[in-house]
Amino acid sequence: MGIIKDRFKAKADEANVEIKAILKEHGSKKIGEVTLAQIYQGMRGITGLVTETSLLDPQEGIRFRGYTIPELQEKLPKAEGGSEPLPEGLFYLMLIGELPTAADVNEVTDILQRRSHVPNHVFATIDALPLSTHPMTMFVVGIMALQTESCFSKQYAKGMNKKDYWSATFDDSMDLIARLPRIAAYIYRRKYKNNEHIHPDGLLDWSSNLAHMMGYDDESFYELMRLYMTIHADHEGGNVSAHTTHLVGSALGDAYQSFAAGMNGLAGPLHGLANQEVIKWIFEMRKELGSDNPSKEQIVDYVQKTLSAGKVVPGYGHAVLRKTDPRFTAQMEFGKKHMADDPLVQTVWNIYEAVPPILQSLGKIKNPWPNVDAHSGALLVHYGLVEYEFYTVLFGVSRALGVLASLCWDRALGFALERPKSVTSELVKDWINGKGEVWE
Ligand code: HAX
Repeated sequence: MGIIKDRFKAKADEANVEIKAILKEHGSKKIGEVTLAQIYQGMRGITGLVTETSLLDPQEGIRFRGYTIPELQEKLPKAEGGSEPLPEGLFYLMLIGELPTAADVNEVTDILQRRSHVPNHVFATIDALPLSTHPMTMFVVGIMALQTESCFSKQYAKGMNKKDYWSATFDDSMDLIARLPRIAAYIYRRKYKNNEHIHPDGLLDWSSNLAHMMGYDDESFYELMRLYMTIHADHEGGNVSAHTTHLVGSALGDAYQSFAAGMNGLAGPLHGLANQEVIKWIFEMRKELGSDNPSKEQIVDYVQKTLSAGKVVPGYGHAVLRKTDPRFTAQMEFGKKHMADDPLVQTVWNIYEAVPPILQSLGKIKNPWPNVDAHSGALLVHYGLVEYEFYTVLFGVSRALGVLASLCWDRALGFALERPKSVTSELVKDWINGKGEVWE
């Protein structure tokens, strides 16, 4: 089956026994209460999912299988001469639950290299879209065109035993992760680089190969891509892209269908599209002020103007986090190391000083601090990647690592069709007026 698949199966078998025993003894224990406000306001704080790959602490930020981002930067294997973690190692960690050795990471890189062939009809399908199409739409269309390759769907049509769902999902997930860099780079070169494409380099790691195919062959850009692909990979299970992938997978949609659905979720401006919105907002500010290095006072005025126009300040706030996102901090550290004098990066840091007190003063925003998207674009612009509409595609390639590792776990643990109960406001009013229990 392959070493990594065998290890995954062994871990999943162990977990299945453990979870069955937990449910047998504690299955009827209550883990919380749901308020009326929660069901009307985005289900914040309702624990309703199990996602094994990562856990988000509102104060500390994300931990992947227990490890913080600085810990991953220290403990995960690196590329030769590099100091950022290889995201293949994070994928291994999320999938198997243990830190990988350098040999394990090489094995993942090799598997992804071997499986990276993208059939021609995928490119032809993308080519059928007008050049003006948003890159995220091209990305989702490309993923769906690739669905012709799904092992899960083919085997299900032949009457697959439910015990084998995990195996077909594992194969699809590996194939899809392997192929995404090619699709992403194809979209980038088609839309922005005169349709002139660059062949993959079979000797490069997963992230560097993506950078290479996009046309960015610079060792420090490779490092940025390794960091970027690591920190965007997962953010526990309730965020829109992870939850959507999980939800669609629960109906036994295959990895392609589930991930494409998740990517449509990532394309929303309150979620992953915020990374393009941040740079667009800064570029507009610079244009309006006629300055590449606006002062803090000018930034404060521009933020007030944005809020008065009924718009959000992109890159700030979070549904769960209540502190500066450690993914922001990791990128800030990268900026200090590689481009401390870059005026755009400095503007991002000035915005970091200016925005939180303003948002705090409004009194209604639960988290005035920056999230991951507040910083990422400025680092990309530094290397010449100025086409900000493409940024969410990069986020999407990374997010595949987390949500597809989770999808493998969903099928290995035999998770059920997801189907929460909804109610109407009529029913809510009846309940408030004492006309019986409405929640069953
Ligand atoms: N600018 C202006 N207003 C904001 C705000 C911001 N950055 N963040 C929150 N608010 C507003 C909300 O719109 C809401 O206003 P109303 O009561 O008038 O509707 C109020 O403050 C309370 O919101 P909240 O409870 O603090 O935040 P939510 O959990 O509802 O929303 C969001 C979380 C991330 C959607 C929100 O903070 C936001 O819109 N931020 C800007 C967009 C952004 O950066 N998104 C990326 C988030 C991270 C991510 O998923 N990356 O992929």
